[in-house]
Amino acid sequence: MSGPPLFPLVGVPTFLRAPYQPDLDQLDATIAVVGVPSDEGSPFLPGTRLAPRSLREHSMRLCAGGAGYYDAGLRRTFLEREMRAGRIVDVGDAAILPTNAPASFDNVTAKVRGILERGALPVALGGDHATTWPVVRAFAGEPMHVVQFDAHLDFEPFEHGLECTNGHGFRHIAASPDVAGLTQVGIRGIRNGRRQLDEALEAGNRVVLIDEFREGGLAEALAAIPAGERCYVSIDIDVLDLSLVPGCVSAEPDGMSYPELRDALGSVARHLRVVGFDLCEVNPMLDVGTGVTSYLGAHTIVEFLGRICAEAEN
Ligand SMILES: [Mn+2]
Repeated sequence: MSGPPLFPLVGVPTFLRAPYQPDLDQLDATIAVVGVPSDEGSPFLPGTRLAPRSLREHSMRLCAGGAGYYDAGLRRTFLEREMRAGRIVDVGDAAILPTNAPASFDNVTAKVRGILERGALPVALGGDHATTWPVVRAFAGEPMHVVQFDAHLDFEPFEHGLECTNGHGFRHIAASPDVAGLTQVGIRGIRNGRRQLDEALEAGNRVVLIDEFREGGLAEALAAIPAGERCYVSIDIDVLDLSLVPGCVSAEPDGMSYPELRDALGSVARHLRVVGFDLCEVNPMLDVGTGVTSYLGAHTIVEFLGRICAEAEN
């Protein structure tokens, strides 16, 4: 290793200090990180539009040597090959047009489609959870499963002219002809409502409530999907317990611990072929201290990326 070490606050923040390549015509990468700084779909408190930038800043505390990270428990280095070869890049942000959610969503879809056309795996930094649908629809043409980690079903009915809030995304996704099935994991709390749960089940979604998750419900749900099938993963940071995510407006008690989420993501990467993922609902305006929720979000993304790349090598 030559030169002085790079400290977290030194340098221009891209995700993991990856090369910045906003021109998708020039994109040549395995992993393309894209920011979606939109919170137009947040009926409660705004602020998730600040998350892509905050996640990038906190990612600079990880893999600081530029050659992946070492997992002491597993005695294994992850992401080393990809980082050394410059195969992880940051393509910047989708062009968000504040107050115009449909046009913003079109731009998100176009940006992600551009990433897919260049053969890279998109990693979307939300944004609120309304931003997942425009990412998912960019995959149109080839069927895939969607696995959602969330406290909430986000399956609200399209009423009163509302379709683009963070409570509606997975109703669009479940109805998409390109989505072979939707698995919703970590669901809990008293805000989902009977109608949402009934309609999610009627739509054929596999709903894994948090108690079922703790009794092996995810493994059961995954076993129903043939190994190696294409899968998109969406992570709402509120799948983690409320105590872990002060910077999240939708946080709920009785959520997953970090190792529970990490291992669950690992099991998805092991059983299915992950073709893209996002992490949503980090709200830096509410976050405390050193930015623990942004840090945990960046940490989750990096460890999931590590598992996905390790599985691709196997
Ligand atoms: Mn949620």
